[in-house]
Amino acid sequence: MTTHYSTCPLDCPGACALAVEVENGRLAHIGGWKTHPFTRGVICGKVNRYREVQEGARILRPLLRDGPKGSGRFREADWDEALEVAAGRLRAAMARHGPQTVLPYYYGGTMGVVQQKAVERLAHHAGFSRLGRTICFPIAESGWLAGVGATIGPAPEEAAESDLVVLWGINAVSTHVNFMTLVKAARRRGARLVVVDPYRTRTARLADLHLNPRPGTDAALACAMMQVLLEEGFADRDYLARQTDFDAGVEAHLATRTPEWAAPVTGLDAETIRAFARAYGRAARPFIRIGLGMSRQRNGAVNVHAVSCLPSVTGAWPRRGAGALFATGAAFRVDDGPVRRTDLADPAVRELDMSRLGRWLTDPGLEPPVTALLVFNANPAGSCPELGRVHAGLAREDLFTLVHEQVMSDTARFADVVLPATTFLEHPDLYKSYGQYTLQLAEAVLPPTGAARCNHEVVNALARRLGLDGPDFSGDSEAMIDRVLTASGLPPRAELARRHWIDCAPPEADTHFRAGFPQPGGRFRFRPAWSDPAMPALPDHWPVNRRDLPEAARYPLDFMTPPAHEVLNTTFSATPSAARRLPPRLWIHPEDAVARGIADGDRVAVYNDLGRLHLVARVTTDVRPGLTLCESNFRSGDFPGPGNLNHLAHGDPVAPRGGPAFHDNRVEVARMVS
Ligand SMILES: Nc1nc2c(c(=O)[nH]1)N[C@H]1C(S)=C(S)[C@@H](COP(=O)(O)OP(=O)(O)OC[C@H]3O[C@@H](n4cnc5c(=O)[nH]c(N)nc54)[C@H](O)[C@@H]3O)O[C@H]1N2
Ligand SMILES: Nc1nc2c(c(=O)[nH]1)N[C@H]1C(S)=C(S)[C@@H](COP(=O)(O)OP(=O)(O)OC[C@H]3O[C@@H](n4cnc5c(=O)[nH]c(N)nc54)[C@H](O)[C@@H]3O)O[C@H]1N2
Ligand SMILES: [Mo]
Repeated sequence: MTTHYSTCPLDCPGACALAVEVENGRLAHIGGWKTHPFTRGVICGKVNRYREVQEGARILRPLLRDGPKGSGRFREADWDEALEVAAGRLRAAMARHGPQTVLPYYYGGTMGVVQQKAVERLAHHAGFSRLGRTICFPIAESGWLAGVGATIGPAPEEAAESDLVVLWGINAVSTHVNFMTLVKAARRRGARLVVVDPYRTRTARLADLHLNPRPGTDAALACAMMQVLLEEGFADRDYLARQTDFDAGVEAHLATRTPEWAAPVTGLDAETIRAFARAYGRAARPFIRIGLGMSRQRNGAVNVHAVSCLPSVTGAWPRRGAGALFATGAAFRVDDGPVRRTDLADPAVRELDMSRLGRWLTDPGLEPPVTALLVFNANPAGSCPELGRVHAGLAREDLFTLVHEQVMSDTARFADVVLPATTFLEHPDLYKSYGQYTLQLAEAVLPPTGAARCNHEVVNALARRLGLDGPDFSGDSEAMIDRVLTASGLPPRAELARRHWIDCAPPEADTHFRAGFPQPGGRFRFRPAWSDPAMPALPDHWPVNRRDLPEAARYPLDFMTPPAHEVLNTTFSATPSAARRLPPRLWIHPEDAVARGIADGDRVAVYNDLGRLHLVARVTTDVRPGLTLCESNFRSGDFPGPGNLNHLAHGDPVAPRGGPAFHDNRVEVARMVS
């Protein structure tokens, strides 16, 4: 048996360092790499059981559609034939409508620098439509940049030195398990844990204090905390004056945002808010880990910004073990130009927002129409909002869809051509992280399964069939890693292979903004320069959630689809472990259940303007009255009828840069007579 270093390619903040054991050419076991400073030997159960994917129902050969669209009927082909069919269909589509008729769609299947965005260079060379990558990050990122200015913050490891850890809108037990290792270490030294989440998550169960505001009301909570901090002498006036744009206008505004004001908005008691504010104010080293949860709301960016104001009020930022962390991405000075060739992107070429894929595929007025879709690293037929439209679009007979996949995903079922993809164990890559500061190199540790090829090679082969030659489309993944390392001024691959990771953490003075913030003028901003003038000028509750819209009366219940423990978006959803989650459960409070004659275990219909799903009720006080949820995500077929939870999810672009409000939808629920 041999043990190899690798990195988890999945879309989690941890980018876990892995120890992969191989025996007789097969995967024997995956665990955490013990000496990696962030992973520390701990990984999640999903990747621990990765053999369920590696040796599960993989796609082994190229497949060509052999039945109606979406039927999942295919015949096997060899690479030559499949690539020729694909190139022929693409050429025909472009001849008729021009290159912008082709839309690449790629996201989080792998986060590797070389594999994730490989299709971009083909798209830029050929002039395909560009993809607006909004589905996850831009709402939260906009909120963070509004105040702080760059996606860096205190190293997560410092949380272990904190005396008050706040997990705000992040279900870390399920989505960021290594952070919990640090929380445990802090607690052993006496730290308290506060969790702010609308429902009692696995993480909330572990908290000393769990606050469960109504979804989309975090800014109200944060403003009320600031009011208490300012009024009761917890504010650091000197810090506010030196390092922020705080002034009498901000103070006068916040003075009106009392806990009594926030109570009816958030659904929390004024006394609970006060107690949390005081605990925060008294802590010597309060560390807030901001998750994406509160950003998946129509007022999400405003919420994230308001929470990021708290350490500015108390002057906690400069202290070791204190401050706030949202993401670490800006620390990685990796030049992925050779992979993406963004320099070739023509600004005149349209950009289509991935979160509105269903609209682009079904809008008869779109000119040119999308008649070819190239899907890599993503499963939009499961992960995209407004799924009814996505499915209707993918079912179009005049749409050519190519899907590069490891497994028969919901999207692959709709494909004309399916190409088999390697897993991260079968191709090399470089990995940045958005939750810690190491850059890792993972080499291939297993041969490809069947005829699988990696994204890099598929993009190159397709480009060559389309007549694009030259250095951008030749050479293997290792050669591309070399080009990226050289462009970035990083050590050569052989050195990285020996070291496994390099620490890219900025100096501590920078992650604590001791010399100022990465903003024009160097100050933290209580007054964001939002690009959207409709957004509030100061931290405030912004009442634009679905519950504030006229439809609220027709659909009286809030509905969220937060990450589930056993799957990662739709990845793993076909594994035996995921099947144990079935049937899909709708969490509903006893009051709301009784009012609808629903008992625990009853079959219920959950519906809104977009769609209707059948789930099984889980009647529980883990959600507050008025809130329902289903821990996402499932496959089509896990519910009676097509599609999944995203049938009920709107894709409207959230201010200021777009992105869907996955946890801000409204539904009505009815008991089904069986
Ligand atoms: N209801 C609801 N929907 C959500 C969310 C939610 O909270 N609620 N979360 C959203 C978020 S945060 C995100 S980031 C998106 C993610 O949405 P997607 O990016 O679509 O992620 P997945 O659904 O996990 O699908 C990734 C696919 O990539 C494939 N894959 C893995 N590795 C490779 C590879 O190397 N090459 C190729 N070609 N394919 C590969 C996997 O088999 C998998 O089918 O989902 C969003 N959807
Ligand atoms: N097991 C597992 N791990 C994952 C994923 C997964 O699907 N499953 N997805 C991966 C991906 S792509 C991402 S982006 C990350 C996301 O990881 P997180 O940041 O943890 O996930 P979020 O969807 O942002 O939701 C986090 C929590 O926010 C809560 N929430 C919803 N609305 C609000 C609100 O208005 N205010 C507050 N305070 N909380 C709110 C939800 O109830 C949820 O418990 O996780 C990654 N890791
Ligand atoms: Mo995500």
